[in-house]
Amino acid sequence: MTLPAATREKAESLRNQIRHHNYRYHALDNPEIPDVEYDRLMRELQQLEAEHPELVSVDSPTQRVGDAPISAFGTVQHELPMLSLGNAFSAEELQEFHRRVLDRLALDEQAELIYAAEPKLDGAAVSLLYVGGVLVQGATRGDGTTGEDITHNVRTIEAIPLRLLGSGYPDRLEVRGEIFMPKAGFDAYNDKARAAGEKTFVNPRNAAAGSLRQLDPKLTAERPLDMYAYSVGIADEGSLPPRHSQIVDQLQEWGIKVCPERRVVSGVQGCLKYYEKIGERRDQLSYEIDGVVFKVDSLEMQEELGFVSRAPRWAIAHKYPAQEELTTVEDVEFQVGRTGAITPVARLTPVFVGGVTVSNATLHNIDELHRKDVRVGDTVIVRRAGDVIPEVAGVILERRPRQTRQVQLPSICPVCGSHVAREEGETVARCTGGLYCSAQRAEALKHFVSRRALDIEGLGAKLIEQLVGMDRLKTPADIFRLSKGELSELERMGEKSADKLIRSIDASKTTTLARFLFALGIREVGEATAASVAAHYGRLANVLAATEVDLQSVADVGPIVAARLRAFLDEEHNLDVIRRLQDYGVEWPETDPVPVAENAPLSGKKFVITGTLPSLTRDDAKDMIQSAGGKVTGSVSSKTDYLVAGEKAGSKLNKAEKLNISILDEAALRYLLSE
Ligand code: D41
Repeated sequence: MTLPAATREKAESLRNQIRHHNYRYHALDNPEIPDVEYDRLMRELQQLEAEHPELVSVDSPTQRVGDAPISAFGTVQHELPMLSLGNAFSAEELQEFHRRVLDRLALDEQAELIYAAEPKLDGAAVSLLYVGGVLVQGATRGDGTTGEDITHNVRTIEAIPLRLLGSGYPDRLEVRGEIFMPKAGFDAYNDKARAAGEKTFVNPRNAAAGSLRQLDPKLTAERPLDMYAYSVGIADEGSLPPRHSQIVDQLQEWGIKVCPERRVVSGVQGCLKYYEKIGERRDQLSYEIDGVVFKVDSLEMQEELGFVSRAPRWAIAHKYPAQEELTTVEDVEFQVGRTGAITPVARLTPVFVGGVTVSNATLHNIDELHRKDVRVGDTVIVRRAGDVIPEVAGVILERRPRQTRQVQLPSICPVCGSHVAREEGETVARCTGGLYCSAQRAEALKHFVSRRALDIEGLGAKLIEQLVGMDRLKTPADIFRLSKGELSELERMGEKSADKLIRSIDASKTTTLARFLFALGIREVGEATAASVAAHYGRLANVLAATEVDLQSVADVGPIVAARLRAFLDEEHNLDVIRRLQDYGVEWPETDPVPVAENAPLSGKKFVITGTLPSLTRDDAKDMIQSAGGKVTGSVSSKTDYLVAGEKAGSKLNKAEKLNISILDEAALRYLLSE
């Protein structure tokens, strides 16, 4: 049977595409397409070759994984090749793998085969060579045979010991593992780059690989990199235990970091359960993973199984849904937030990514949109990792159609027509319409009624938008003029719910000065600042009378916050809203000014709360800390004094541990508060 020319051409085209993407990925650290797309090309070629074995050529990318590196770095020949990993994209494929393993080992279906299970970190695979316990060489995996010498860079990574601990290690020991950039470090790096108008990384994996390929180790040292080891290559003179899991434990004893999530599981059921469990916690892990890896635990069995075309028959990666996908930009619109910030948002051809269908993705700000050169009509990479908002991570210029439309920052607000302005040095453009702008009005009102502000239950986003659209709500004060009669006439609003809403509006009138100040939605005045200002001045009149300089004497109020506060309070229309709110009966207990500074036990201490506490809600804990003078912030940094951690604490706990921050459980918090 002769092969149709079209099939031959198809295979050649796939090979060329794959070679090109191998080069972009391995040699340039700059992949054009997300992994899923690459996997699809590879699978298509594999399938084609399986159907027509006569098509297989020795130089087909299916016969070899990765491409040789080219760079200014020296090269390293791996004495033992660094193998690649096969993939399973479904439970069925994992079951097939398991069946093949049992078959080859001549074990029957019932045999309880032990697997070592570990997350598949999304970083860069490396080899570290220790001679006499001293780190002498670091290399990238490269194509598995030849890698790049990155010794000067790995030596800057604190997680990698320059000398092994303890004793009994082989004289020459090659540790293999994954260098990765934790999510928190990646986000912080990109936020900083974005604010400085610099290039951002598409994902933590590229960030890790890019950081390792810096020619200047000082730059690598500044990147928050970490490493977990997952296997051993060379091990001369000295013996290692007979199971993979034991080898990894042994590495840990010698001071090498290994993944705390690794487990030993039994049979395919154990593997599937592990896959599911890690999958549930994927978003909470402090690093990105794209799957889990299962390895036959017994080295003896591993040897018996051997490998095919550089992938061991005894290991497989079971993949999770991709967090990056390709789609096209149908339009770019500009959204207006509560503070007037104008954010470009891409309207996309809907695409399934990170477990949900995404049809909108943020472009962050106009500078970033231009830096990435995103145009209407472009094919882009959408990324949705965890609970963060989906973003356009990059453009695939190679797929740009002839006709595209470039996008400019509008000069007038798309919602209210006011001028759009951008302050010197700011990346964010804003609508100058203030509360005249219905977008800002709706967002400001949603904030005003939110739980930590006036806490008006039953006045949801939809209802606010409806009332703003009818011009029935212009300022927060208008909420207190709503009547039961007019509410019950609204769509989807019965007499009963109208009645309930009126009651919760009434109940919200008794509040605190701190909540009231926070509810006003003054830029830079978050909950903690509002609480400090309220405690410092005790009465609204005192706040209104404070000068910009005076405001700076409040704990945590610096020149920027003081200026924002004063500017807000100098606007006649804002004062008018405040007066009207008070006229409608919004009130709070006024006190004498209490300088927080001296008498509060936790004054000046910074707390972060994470996870689920046994009996307190996070808001309760926050209130308790704040009333003792402490400050509660959202993210852990070197300035954090305490992390209050409950069940299911994730990346914040890891970060706090890394930074040596005191960690409290609920009992310890209560004790601290009672002192
Ligand atoms: O976490 C990973 N990325 C990971 C990669 C892991 N946990 N285990 C791995 N095990 C292997 C074998 C089975 C070949 C020792 C791997 C990789 N390989 C691997 N990483 C990049 C290519 C192959």
